[in-house]
Amino acid sequence: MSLELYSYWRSSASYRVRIALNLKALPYTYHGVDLMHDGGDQWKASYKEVNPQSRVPTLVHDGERITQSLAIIEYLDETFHQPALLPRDPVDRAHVRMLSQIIACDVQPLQNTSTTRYLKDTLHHDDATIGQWMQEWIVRGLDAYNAHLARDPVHGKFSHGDTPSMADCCLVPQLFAAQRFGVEPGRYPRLALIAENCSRLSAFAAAHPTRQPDAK
Ligand SMILES: N[C@@H](CCC(=O)N[C@@H](CS)C(=O)NCC(=O)O)C(=O)O
Repeated sequence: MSLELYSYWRSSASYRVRIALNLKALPYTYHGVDLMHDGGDQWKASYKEVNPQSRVPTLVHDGERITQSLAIIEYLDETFHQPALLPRDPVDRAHVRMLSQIIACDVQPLQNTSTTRYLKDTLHHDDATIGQWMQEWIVRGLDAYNAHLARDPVHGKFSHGDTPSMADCCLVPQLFAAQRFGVEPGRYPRLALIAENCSRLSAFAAAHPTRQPDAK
C-alpha cells in the first residue's frame, strides 16, 4: 500500500490532510509543491499533470489521485476506518461536515494565494486593504464556527465531542492562518482551548507547518 501527499508546508488545506493521515497513523511520502517559487510551482506542467486545478493537497493512494481536502479526508475515513473522523449518527455527521465546510468553503477560498494575488495584481489593492479583506472573512467564519459550538448539545474537548473529528482537522489550520493574518486566537477562548487539546496529540503536532520537510 502506498500513500503520497502533494503538500505545501503553510497550506491550510494540506495541513488538514496531514492531520487526518497522522490521526489514522498512515505513513506517507511527502512531495513539497512550493506555492511561492517563481509565481508558484503548482502552475508547472509537471504538477498540472497531478492536479489540473493547480492546487494542493493531492493524495495519491495506490495510483489513485484524489484532490480537495474534505474529499480526501472522507475517502481516508471510508478506507481506513479507525479512528473515525466522522461520527456514524447522521445528525452528528452533518454537524461535523457543517463546521468543516464553514472553514473549507466559506473562509479559506477568500484567503487563498490565487485570490489575494488577484486582488493585488489585477485589482491593484495594497497590502493593507488585502489584510483587511482576509481578516474580515476569517473573523466572520470563526464567529460562525464559535456560535455553532455554543449551541451544539454535544460538548467536549474537541469541536464535536471528546474525540478529534474532520472539523478539528479544519479548525487547527484555520487558527494557524488566522494568527498569521493578524486575527488573534485569544479572541475565541473556546476555539483556543480546543486547539490546545489538539496540540497535545502527536498527530496534530507532527502536522504543524514548521515541522514539514519543505518548511522555510
Ligand atoms: N478546496 C480546496 C482548496 C485547495 C487550495 O486552495 N489550496 C491552496 C493552498 S491552501 C492552493 O493550492 N493555492 C494555490 C493557488 O491559489 O494558486 C481543498 O480543500 O483542498
